[in-house]
Amino acid sequence: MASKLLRAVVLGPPGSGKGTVCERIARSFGLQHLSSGQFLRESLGGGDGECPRGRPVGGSDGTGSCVTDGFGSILAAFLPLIPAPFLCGACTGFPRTLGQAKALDRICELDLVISLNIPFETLKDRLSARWVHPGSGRVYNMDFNPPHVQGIDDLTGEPLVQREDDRPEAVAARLRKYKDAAKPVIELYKSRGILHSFSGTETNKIWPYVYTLLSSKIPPVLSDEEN
Ligand code: G5P
Ligand code: MG
Repeated sequence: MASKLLRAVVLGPPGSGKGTVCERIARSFGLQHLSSGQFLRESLGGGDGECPRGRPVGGSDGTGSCVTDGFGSILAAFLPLIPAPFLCGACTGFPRTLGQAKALDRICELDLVISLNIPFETLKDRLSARWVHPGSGRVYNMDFNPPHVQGIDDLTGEPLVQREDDRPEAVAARLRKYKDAAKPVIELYKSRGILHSFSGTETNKIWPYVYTLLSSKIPPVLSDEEN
């Protein structure tokens, strides 16, 4: 287990690869990966991407409005997980608003913020080809990391589904909403000198830079190529 406490968050628009990068970080550095989106899907909808009353976590109106900015009791439930049993944590999708960033400040100090900048057209293509295993949140992509058998989860043999908020019209609305909310969050972390931005269209090209950055803060348990 790593000997130093490190708290990192990965920010980026829908489909930017937060989940993909965070899974690699978790494996390579022995960190715990927490995803606010996955947490919400599991808490609100039993893992199938639906909130109570059938509203998708991403927003039945395509704007992600099922989850309010206030975040209320969900935020309260999510935050205590951050300093949980592991010494380190890497979190995706949180904080998503300035209000959440300030709430996080009251609980812990971040060491590192990774921001993924991916062109809009790339995001749209990726999300339309994404399939997920509802039970675990495992993510596939028909081009990038397809399952061994189409439509079936590699580990459980259960069916894969497409997220409702991955429909093209929902994606456009999510991106708009993300941009507005994320700007002040990015500015805040930039002003603190802990923001590291990575731009590109391929996770495999961005990943070595992320790995090198993290290796300078915490000893890896796997080599770059093992992921
Ligand atoms: P989520 O679940 O956090 P989003 O919209 O922020 O949702 P999303 O869609 O899960 O983010 P991601 O995690 O950034 O995207 O991306 P990913 O899943 O790793 O990669 C996308 C696809 O591309 C996958 O199929 C992957 O295999 C593939 N891929 C990765 N790299 C490459 C590559 O190089 N090439 C190719 N071809 N493919 C690649 O949150 C859901 C909703 O919950 C609410 C919001 O409404 C949000 O919309 N929510 C919150 N609300 C308020 N506050 C918060 N803190 C909230 N957190 C979530
Ligand atoms: Mg994700």
